[in-house]
Amino acid sequence: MKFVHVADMHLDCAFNFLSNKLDLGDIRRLDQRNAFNKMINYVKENDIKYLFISGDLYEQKSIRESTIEYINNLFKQIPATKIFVTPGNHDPMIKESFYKIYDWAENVKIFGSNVEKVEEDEFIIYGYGFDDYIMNNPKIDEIILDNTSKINILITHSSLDGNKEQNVYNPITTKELKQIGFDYVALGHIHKLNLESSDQVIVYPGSMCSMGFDELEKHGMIVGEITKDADGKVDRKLEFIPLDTKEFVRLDCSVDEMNTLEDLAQNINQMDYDRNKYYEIILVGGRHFEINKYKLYKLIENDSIVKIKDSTKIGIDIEELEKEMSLRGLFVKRIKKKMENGEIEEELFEKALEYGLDSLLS
Ligand SMILES: [Mn+2]
Repeated sequence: MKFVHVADMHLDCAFNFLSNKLDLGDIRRLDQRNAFNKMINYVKENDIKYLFISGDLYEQKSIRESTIEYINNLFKQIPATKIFVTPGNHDPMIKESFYKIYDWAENVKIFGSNVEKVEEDEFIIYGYGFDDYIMNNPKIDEIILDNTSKINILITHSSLDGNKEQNVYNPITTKELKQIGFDYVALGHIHKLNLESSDQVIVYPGSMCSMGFDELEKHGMIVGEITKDADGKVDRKLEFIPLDTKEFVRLDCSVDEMNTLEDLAQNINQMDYDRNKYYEIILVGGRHFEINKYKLYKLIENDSIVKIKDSTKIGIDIEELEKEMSLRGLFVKRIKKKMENGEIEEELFEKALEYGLDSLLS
């Protein structure tokens, strides 16, 4: 059987956190639609009969009905494909969910929070999803495979082998899944593709489109083909196909040798950029001037730079300065004392050093 496995599209995500630029959210929402459209076209052109959507298809909190309509119209374009959706923690099947109130295309099967089984000629699909923003007690221990001559598949949205913090997101373990004996587990929730590292049984396709600078590298879908012979031997061919045309990249920029904001802006503007990527510039090293990000953004000429993070430290050897018998030395000693007495906080101490030394130097 051939299938496409996707997860974590997060359609209509607000993207507030993405960038200091106001319009990037709109652009990314369009990118998400385009990626989704590409995936549907792939299914159509390659005559894929099964589509697994392992949760977080959209953002419950900001989804618009027009976007649901967009999704559903695309689903209607592939009537010969059976579509299986297991709601996740961002699109749970709560009372007012579109999963409940919308009239979805006939080829769409949306799973509730109880495990359901769908049997086809070659395989059996087990699926369940979120009916609230959290789900503590996964129901997979109820699953006993009753026909292992067929290919057994689980679709769900889950934090696999997660830490305590992740325990509220349908926590299941690799051990449990292996014990049950699934031939393929189509997961969603973790936004990073895990195809390379696994034995290709338990798979996260990653988010279809990157959600920002904590999701670097390529994003897309899994195209798979699984066969099982009469002896029960399983053969898996899984391929990752990128769908997101943009890539998020982080670049370090050292301010060690720079003395003014203009120096910094020039350096940033002269770096090499690829138009198909979004950049976060991380400022590192020791600074000798005040980095005012508001002013800096105004000096940046490149549209690909959408975020700047200041991770610099003050570029002054305070211990050396303290020893100096000069006005600067005295100044450093005084404000250092203020910090040690708790009169000023460390951040303010650094600012005071910057401004103070700056004015004493000029
Ligand atoms: Mn997600």
